[in-house]
Amino acid sequence: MDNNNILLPNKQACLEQLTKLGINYIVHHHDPVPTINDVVKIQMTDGTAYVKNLLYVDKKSNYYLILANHTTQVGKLFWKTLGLSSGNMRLSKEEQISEALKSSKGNVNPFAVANDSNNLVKNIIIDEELTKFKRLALHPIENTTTVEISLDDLQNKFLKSLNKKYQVIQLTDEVLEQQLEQQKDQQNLQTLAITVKKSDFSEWYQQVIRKAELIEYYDVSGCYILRPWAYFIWEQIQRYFDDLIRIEDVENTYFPMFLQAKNLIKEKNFVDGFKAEVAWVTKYGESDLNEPLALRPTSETIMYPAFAKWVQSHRDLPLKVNQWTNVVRWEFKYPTPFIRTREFLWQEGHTAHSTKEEAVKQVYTILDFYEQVYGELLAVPVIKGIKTESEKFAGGDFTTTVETIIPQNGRGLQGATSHHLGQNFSKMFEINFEDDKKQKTFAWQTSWGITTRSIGAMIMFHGDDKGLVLPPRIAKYQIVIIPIIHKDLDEKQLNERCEQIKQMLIKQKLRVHIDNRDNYSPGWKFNKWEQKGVPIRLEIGPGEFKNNEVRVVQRFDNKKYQIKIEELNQLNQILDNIHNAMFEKAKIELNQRIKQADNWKEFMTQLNLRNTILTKWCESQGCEQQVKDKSGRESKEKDSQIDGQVQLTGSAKTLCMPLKQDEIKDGEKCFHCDQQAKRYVLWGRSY
Ligand code: 87F
Repeated sequence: MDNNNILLPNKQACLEQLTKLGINYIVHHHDPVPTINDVVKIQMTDGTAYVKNLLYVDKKSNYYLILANHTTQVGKLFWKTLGLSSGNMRLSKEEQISEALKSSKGNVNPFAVANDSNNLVKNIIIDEELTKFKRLALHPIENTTTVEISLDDLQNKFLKSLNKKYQVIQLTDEVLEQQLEQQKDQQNLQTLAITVKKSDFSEWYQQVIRKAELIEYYDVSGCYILRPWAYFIWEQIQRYFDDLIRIEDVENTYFPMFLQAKNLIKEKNFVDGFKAEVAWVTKYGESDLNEPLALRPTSETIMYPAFAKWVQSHRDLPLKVNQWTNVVRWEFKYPTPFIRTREFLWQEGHTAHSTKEEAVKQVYTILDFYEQVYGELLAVPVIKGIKTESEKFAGGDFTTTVETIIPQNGRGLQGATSHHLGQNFSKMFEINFEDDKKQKTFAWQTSWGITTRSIGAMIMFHGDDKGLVLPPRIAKYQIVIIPIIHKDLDEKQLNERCEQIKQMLIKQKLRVHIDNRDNYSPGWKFNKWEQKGVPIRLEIGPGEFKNNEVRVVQRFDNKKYQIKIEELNQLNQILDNIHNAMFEKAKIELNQRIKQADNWKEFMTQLNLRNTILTKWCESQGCEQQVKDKSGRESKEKDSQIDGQVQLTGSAKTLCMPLKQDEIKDGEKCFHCDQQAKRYVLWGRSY
């Protein structure tokens, strides 16, 4: 160390220099605070940022000092903006800090750059976040003192006096990554085909949802745009389910999306596990709200105070309401469009009954409806079951579920749930009535929901290497007619023929579209509508025109055949057959992913083969937890992380105890702990 070259050897020298440069500062003296975690414990003035200082060095001993707000997750991609490669950068070690700044670990700060007599520090990188603060908390050389100075003074007085280069840039990867993603998207739009096979599942899924025009990306992480092609599917689900619940005398309503903190926490049991996911509104304009308001994550505690007013006597029961809304849950697990998003669409039904039996019956009726939505509309098979005590909705008595299994990776996916809430909420919210003997009784309640996640399951089940494959009942267009222009054919006549066929089909209540765009070739159109999953394509070229035929091409199995125009009334039947064939194929694929196991070895073997496993089980929560932990440890597929967010877990959890199951006899043991088994349970890795 060459002491002659040290301009600012200690804090006194530093503070004097600040004064000399006309920099105003607020000063705090304290015990040494070597890490940012220590620094943040010191109280600063309002509007001051705690700054973490990171000194990086590349292979050629060029140094880079990063000043970041303490909450900023410093990513890697920003180096690219600077024309540098993150791969060459290392955090500097003690002796390097000493070489460049004549300082030590825990004493890295921008003032020490004054001591960089050999001009090793090539650039000072300032986190854009810091521009939002009035002042920065920094150590004047030594970490026993902190000064608060403005960023402006740091830049235009201090760093300027040293003639040091600095740049203000965005340090988190999120924004940059999105920009890169957008560039990639643009390229993808130009290259039409899906570039990977379905076996490359997660990349395939990302491409399918974009190229089928279901999803557009949005700049709030975990939120996505549902394009008309996707929203139509949701509307079909709404129509179908609405018709079912109307028969059950459920009425549609709308409750506000805001919720006061005091109501949210009323049912402690219920909110504890979910607290971290609740999003809050804290401001209006420039002012703080007196009471922050939660955004609806579910509406039990929004609705039930009103239920208490509406339920007075047994004649007010049953009370059955439903609403179609969005909900917000600020999840930190890796988001996947449709499957796990921070805002999603759902219906939530809530009922109150005078007897337990009636409520239980309601729970199972709704569960059957969910099974029908999946089977009859989406052609996705589900397993009806009951959640274990650890997996049930904590606010209720028991939770029933429809579970499915994604054939490609064997992961369980909860499709919808229907809860028996017992009297837990009615006691909390005082939803009670006088029964016919004038006795005060608490109502028996249910709640149930299905979400836009169901669309994700459908895409995953039916899509193929060419893209989306839509089951006919949810397709916006069930049939697309493509005229094939030919020199021997009058274009006007051909278009008229197409229109005539379209009208015939519309009369049969089919959803039909003619693609007569003249700037795309027939081949391009075939590909496009295949990617979008339209169940049937009708081609009409010169041959078909002359013979009064159309050429039918089925998306699902690529079957191609001619039919006469007068036979077009068969199309409804053909679409039904397609639905049934898709559903049957899906059932086989699901069943192939369910294996039985009688002991731990078989269990892990099947889990590692990406299957779900049906086992005899003792129903003890301790045993369940052990299986979860142990399977995670022994799993070949470990938790993976992207940007520090857990993506999918390698451990197995219980999906459900299927309703349909064989009886277990005395003496038959739990596959894991050898206690008497009580029921079969299905285990798997899950979404
Ligand atoms: C997230 C934050 C706050 C799930 C949450 O399943 C609360 C919750 O209560 C929460 N995530 N849940 C459980 C929802 C239960 C129930 N509500 C009606 C349903 C279906 C619809």
